[in-house]
Amino acid sequence: MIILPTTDQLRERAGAALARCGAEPVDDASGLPGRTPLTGGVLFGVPATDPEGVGAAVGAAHAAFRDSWRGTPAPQRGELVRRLGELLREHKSDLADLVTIEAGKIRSEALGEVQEMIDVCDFAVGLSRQLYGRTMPSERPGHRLMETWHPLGVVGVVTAFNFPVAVWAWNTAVALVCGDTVVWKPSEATPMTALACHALLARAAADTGAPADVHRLVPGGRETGGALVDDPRVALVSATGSVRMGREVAPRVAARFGKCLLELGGNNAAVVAPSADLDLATRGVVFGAAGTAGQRCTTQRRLIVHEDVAEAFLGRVVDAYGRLAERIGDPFDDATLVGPLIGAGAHEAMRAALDQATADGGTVLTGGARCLEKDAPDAYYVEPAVVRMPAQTEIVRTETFAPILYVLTYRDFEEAVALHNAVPQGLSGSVFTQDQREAERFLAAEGADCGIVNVNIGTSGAEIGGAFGGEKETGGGRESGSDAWRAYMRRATNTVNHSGELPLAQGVNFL
Ligand code: UN1
Repeated sequence: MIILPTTDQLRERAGAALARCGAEPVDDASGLPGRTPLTGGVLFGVPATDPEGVGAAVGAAHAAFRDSWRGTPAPQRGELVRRLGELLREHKSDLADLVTIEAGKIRSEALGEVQEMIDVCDFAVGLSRQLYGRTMPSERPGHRLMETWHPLGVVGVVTAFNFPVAVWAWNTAVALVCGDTVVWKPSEATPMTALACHALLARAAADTGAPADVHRLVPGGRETGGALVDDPRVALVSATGSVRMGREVAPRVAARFGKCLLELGGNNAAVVAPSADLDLATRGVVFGAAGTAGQRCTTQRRLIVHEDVAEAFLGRVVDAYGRLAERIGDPFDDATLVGPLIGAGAHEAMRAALDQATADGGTVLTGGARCLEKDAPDAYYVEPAVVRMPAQTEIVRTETFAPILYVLTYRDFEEAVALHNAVPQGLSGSVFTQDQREAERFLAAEGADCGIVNVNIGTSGAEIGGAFGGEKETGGGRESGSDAWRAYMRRATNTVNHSGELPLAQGVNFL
């Protein structure tokens, strides 16, 4: 029998974790309801920031940028992030508690998310000594041509509920070493994790002598986000969320010639070829499709499997889903593999997508039912679903943020790649194959059109060392590792003449 924790127990656990992180467990009944998807109950009301408050926060972050942070040597800025990484290690379990309580992640994934924050802090500390510019040969004698990277300004970070802390850390750790200051609007669904992160960063700033206003938190809804997006002092808006949100944000930022970094929806597929190691592929696909209850932007939503192995492979997948169905419930329980959906809207979207898929001729092979309704009528636990589709219909081309895996079959590899790419989104894609030519073709220019392309691993669970993001409706932004830091800085090209002459470029003669 599954016993879910009560809302009161979760409130107490969240309050204790917040207090250990140095955040006062606020309770403002008129504020944002800090809800837990484990029971659907409200834990705390978190005060929301109105547009005026956003203006004040941006003003303070801008002053900290202008008067101090941009001029602080980058390796010293790295000290702040190094200290933050230490505090994250110390409070790993507290933050993971909050992630589970607020986003519903199972324990190991919640700990993994905090680990991702620690990893990106380590990466950013190293980066603070590696913000390299290039030197190029000048065409003119006695001249030096080079580029310098400078801090950009205030970065407005907008994050989603499903990675409530890691995506903030990707942006904030990198932005801070780049000399930017940050104003963060977290998802309305996860204000408590945000309070904890903000408190830890404030402690790190106090410990290292950085200005307190290098980071400001502005919890709130649409209006709050809108005020951040429209503020001309926000040099870069880094927003993670739906395509609908991106469509609203991008033109508004462009209208004031601000910069945007967008990380929007995914509709990620794995191709399973006849040569694939089917046991390995099963594990990769099941984690990709059902992990985090299907609520990652990298979640695998489509399976494109070769006709010759379809029956054998689907048999394995359906078996594995059968085992998952017994492990749905309390995400704090070590045996649980699938926690709740974030709320009623997500469940409604899942139901509607399943109805549409069957209306399109799809067959539900397993899953889809709501569970634990009696134990927790306001929470939404579901069995992850696998649906075999006759074609890649509109609903398959749509990102539904829930655990539905649509299955399509293919005959030749080119057809598989074409199906893979025939969706509006372009975040992540995988191929399971032992045929080297197929693997290389998938990775080549004519292959998968995504920002993240994998061989023999699933679509989700990227490491922080690579650049994270995707193409097409995914928005084109890149965050986290590699040279994603460049989006957080401005480049100045410098030409220095030490010749005593004034030769003009391109051989122009004048005066
Ligand atoms: C997201 O879902 O917004 O690659 C981020 C992954 C994680 C990050 C996902 N490292 O699945």
